Amino acid sequence: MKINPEYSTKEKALELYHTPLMELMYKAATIHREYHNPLEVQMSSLISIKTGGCSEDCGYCPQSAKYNTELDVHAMMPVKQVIGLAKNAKENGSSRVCMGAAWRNVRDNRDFDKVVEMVQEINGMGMEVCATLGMMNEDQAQRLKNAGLYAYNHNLDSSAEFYKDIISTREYEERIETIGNARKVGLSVCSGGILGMGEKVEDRVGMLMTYVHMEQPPESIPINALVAVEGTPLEDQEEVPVWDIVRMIATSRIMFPQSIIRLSAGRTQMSQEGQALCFMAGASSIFAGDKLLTTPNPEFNEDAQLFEILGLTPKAPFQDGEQPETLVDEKVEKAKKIRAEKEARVKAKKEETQSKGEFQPRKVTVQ
Ligand code: SAM
Ligand code: DTB
Ligand code: SF4
Repeated sequence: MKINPEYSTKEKALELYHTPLMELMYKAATIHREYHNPLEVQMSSLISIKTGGCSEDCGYCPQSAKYNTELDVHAMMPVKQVIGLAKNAKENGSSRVCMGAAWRNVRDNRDFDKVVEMVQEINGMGMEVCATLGMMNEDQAQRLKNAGLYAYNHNLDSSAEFYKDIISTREYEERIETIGNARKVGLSVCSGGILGMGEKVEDRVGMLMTYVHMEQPPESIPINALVAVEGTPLEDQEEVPVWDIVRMIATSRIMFPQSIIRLSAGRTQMSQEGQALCFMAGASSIFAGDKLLTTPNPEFNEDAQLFEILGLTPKAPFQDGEQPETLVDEKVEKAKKIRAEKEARVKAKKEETQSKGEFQPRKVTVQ
């Protein structure tokens, strides 16, 4: 059951959200056990492959070029560095990597070729690969799919009505379109929202209703608590109460029984007890590793300790779907060939200079 028919109207969904918390959690925990192993939690690690300087004005985001945040802006990371970070994530128990780029949309350029290569490499390591690169068309989605991408993340963030108060540089409809493009090529969809931006409960539930009305709801629904970053328009927002996070997780759990509900940004502000309530309410995925994209997150060893206390284990990759095949990508092959030729030239030159150096007679100065 992908969508729970009992809560397919906004009235019913709102009623569910307002159920007494203990009852709501019990309901959610019961459904969770029917569809998921409650002792397994997916660990997914984020890698910010291109950071900051984004042309969009998302009011929550430290990566928008429109705001003065103290951010280490960096251009596209080299493929090797990304592979190193993915390896480290795998060694620490993550079964999924999500690569994020501060882009409004994907462009068909060399940076995108690099992303395609990163996807190929990480899929080759036996990890689920997810990417969040902004808007994309169907051809771009297909290229990522062919590279071995497992999922695409594109958050709706809130309701269509509230969205306009937070972002002016793009339309809610455009986000829905990108999600559709990911779907068309057979990618798993990860899409969710942020709590604590000043939205009403109607907006939180309104976002869930958008997913109800999709042909297929997202396989993964991240619930983020706003990380209020200095310099962004939302810097002074009050921290969202943990009870709201638990409520939103439980409501999403019950409305979309088969989806993975992800306890996402905001865990550094939460106690272990608060997080335990979220797992009880049906969250079965977290972002793992000491950094989200640009802001802090609990360290691997803190989560290992939490898992130990709660009796949780990290979930293996591809439990909910098959590992995608990686197909040859002409542009990546061409780029690799050029890179190998360049490396060979540099090596030859170095050897030539070294050998010349060896046979050069040493100058002896006689005084
Ligand atoms: N640029 C791409 C996009 O917007 O789709 C991908 C990267 S963007 C940073 C990914 C998601 O991070 C956003 O959709 C938003 O939901 C989340 N996010 C960004 N800043 C956040 C913050 N300060 N607190 C919580 N979530 C945040
Ligand atoms: C999601 O829903 N949350 C993640 C991931 N998907 C891309 C991002 C959270 C970003 C928090 C702010 C930052 O670290 O820059
Ligand atoms: Fe850019 Fe994405 Fe941040 Fe919006 S959320 S400013 S699109 S990086």
